[in-house]
Amino acid sequence: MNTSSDRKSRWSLLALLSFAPVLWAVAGQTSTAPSPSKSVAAPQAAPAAAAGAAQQPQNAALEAAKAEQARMAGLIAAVSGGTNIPVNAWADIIEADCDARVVTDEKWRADIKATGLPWRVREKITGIEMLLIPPGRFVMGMSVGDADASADERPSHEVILTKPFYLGRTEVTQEQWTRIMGWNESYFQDFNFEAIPAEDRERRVLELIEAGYTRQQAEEKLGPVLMNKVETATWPVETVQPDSIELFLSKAALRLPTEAEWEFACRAGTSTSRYGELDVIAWHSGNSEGRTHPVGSKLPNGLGLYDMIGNVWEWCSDWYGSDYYRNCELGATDPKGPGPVPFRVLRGGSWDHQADKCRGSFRLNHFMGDPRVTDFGFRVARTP
Ligand SMILES: [Ca+2]
Repeated sequence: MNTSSDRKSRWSLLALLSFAPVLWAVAGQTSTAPSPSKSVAAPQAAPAAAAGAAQQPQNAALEAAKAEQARMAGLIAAVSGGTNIPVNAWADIIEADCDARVVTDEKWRADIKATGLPWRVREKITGIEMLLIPPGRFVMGMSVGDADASADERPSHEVILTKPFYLGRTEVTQEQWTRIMGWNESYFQDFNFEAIPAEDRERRVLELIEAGYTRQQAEEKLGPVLMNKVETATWPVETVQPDSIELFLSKAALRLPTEAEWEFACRAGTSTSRYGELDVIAWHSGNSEGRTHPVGSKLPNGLGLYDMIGNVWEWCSDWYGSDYYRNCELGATDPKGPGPVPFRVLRGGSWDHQADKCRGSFRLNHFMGDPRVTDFGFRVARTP
């Protein structure tokens, strides 16, 4: 039974686990990215006889621990409120200025430049590439004339986002997930879904018949063997639970985007239901062949973000409120959704859905007790 006290206990454990790399770091190791495949060892106590000699190193370790705790507190504060931690403390800067071939709109480039923050960075711990999204205002919810819009996408209303934020350029990949977590339970991994060409199969059947098998025996023998393995490191991680996602995010002081941030970034200035023609921007049920695809293999939007529509659904930080937009009718500033309910929001549609769900304003709500779904993934955000 998934009670709230169970969840609280689990959160306590997750919080402890998220600090484990810090404890490990101050025990005399370096403070570089945690190695998820290794278990975290407890610090060794110094023998009593050597206490005097060990005093100085212990003091140094204590000071290092305090400094690391302060650094982590700053990083975690940055998740919710923003701090003045320089971007280069947590990310490598790939391009300080916007590439005009990617962000083609002059006003977007000016807004990004006005933040004074680097445009394109790579988060140091996860290796995730992130792009700066500037503050701005937009109309959130049902697009004008969108016949597919549901009641919970109405009324459309003005939203103001007052702070810039960084957003993953793609969905989180299986490689990025595995590097941090040490495991990967994605459904579509090393997936044996492509049969070998028919002529190769027939050649193998004939070889077996020549070796004394009947055709039926040969077919049966070859059945499950003749499938190719496919490398899926660059495919989106999916079938991940929100608890696990929170643990992943805590390793690098990242967070999920709010619904408003997600839709603002997805629209990238457009007011239509999608930022481009569906087939060229998205993997959806009409072109996905029943599976996910490598991230970034369709055209990006006007801010340079890939797969905002399609491939996998993306968890947002908001709880779901079917009537939440009615409370925002007169406009909202930095909305974060309603209070806790058992449902969370996902956005963008997936490989398993048709055009009516693959829209920038569509809101999928999902019961928290049943979160393991093969088209649920996520994208990271961070407040600079
Ligand atoms: Ca997506």
